[in-house]
Amino acid sequence: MGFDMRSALKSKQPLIGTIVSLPCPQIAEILSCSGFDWLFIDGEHAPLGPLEIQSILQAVHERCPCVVRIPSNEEVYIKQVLDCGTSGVIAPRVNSAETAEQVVRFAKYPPQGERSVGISRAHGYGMHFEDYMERANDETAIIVQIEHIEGVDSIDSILDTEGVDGVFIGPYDLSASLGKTGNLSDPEVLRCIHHVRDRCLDRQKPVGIFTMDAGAVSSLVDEGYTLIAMGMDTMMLGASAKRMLDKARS
Ligand code: 3PY
Ligand code: MG
Repeated sequence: MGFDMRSALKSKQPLIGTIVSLPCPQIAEILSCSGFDWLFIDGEHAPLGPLEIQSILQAVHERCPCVVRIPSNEEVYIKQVLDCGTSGVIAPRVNSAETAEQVVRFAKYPPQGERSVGISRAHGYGMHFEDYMERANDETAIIVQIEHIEGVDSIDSILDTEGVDGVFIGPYDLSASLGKTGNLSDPEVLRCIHHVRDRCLDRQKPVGIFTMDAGAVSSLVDEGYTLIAMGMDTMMLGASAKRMLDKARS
């Protein structure tokens, strides 16, 4: 098992990452070589199943931790991505403490939870089984996404849930749940984002957020965010292709 993502989160050192959405291990490999602190592998919105996720983890290898966002908060997704060897899971749309508890239960081996035991890549296909079993509960990060007004309203009970290591705010879904899709500077959207951030900071819980804007990252870090996902692979590819073309044609 490569990375202790739980300790990395607890250290509160800013971790700047980006979203990997393309089912192409070389792209994740390139991003890891470029020096990101972590990679957010998107199994929720991107066409990444367990095989693609495993290939991405193999390509990134030990360059940086990869944390996988699961498609939904069901046992099967949680155990498959953990068994592939991810350093943590990001659970989308956690709107209640019950959902947070369920994610923790499926992600932790007994006695803390009910994670199923299988022979898998996470422990070298059995070759480091005992070592992994000893460390997995302590080192695997469980991050819940707050991205709906119901999650905002339940933030205190979600933060009370034993085993939740950090919160990641999804501003786009949150804005949609308020009827303001994509309007991230709307005062109500901002009020919800700031409320979640402040509750996390008050409770010493690591908090992260997604931004498309690299220029916003240093102020996000000043505000207390330590887990940043900045842009995504497709955007970087598109933007740099367009920049080169525009220059060539100017
Ligand atoms: C959102 O903005 O809804 C996200 O999930 C970003 O990762
Ligand atoms: Mg979202």
